[in-house]
Amino acid sequence: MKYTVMIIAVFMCTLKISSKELIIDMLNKRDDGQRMVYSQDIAEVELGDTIKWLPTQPGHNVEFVAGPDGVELPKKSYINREFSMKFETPGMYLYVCSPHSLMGMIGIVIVANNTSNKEAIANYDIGGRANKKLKSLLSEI
Ligand SMILES: [Cu+2]
Repeated sequence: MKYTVMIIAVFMCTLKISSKELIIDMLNKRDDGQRMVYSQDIAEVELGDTIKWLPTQPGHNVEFVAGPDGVELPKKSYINREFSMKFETPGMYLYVCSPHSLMGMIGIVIVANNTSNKEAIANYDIGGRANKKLKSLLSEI
């Protein structure tokens, strides 16, 4: 009994310590020369991790358009505002910048190394240049 309590306590501490926060910048121009992009196209996080998007350069937001089955996606964020999301369901998530989605300002989040809904993400029609970029990103996964 004593041991069980101790093990649970240690486990809970580990969980708390191990959940991380990842920062993604919203950018007009990235170091690699790409315009209207997030600082990283694909983000891999663990269950319980949070991603914080920063309005590092003006004119952008975060709008989730697809995710694992049954997950309620958040409302799109305001332009030029910081946005945070905690990921508690494994799978792949697709988000776009509302004003620049057609230009390919999109991002993918993979939670807990789970790509079981990759097909559904691949079939999402963003439009414009973004579909081509989505294909190319998915080919790296
Ligand atoms: Cu944008």
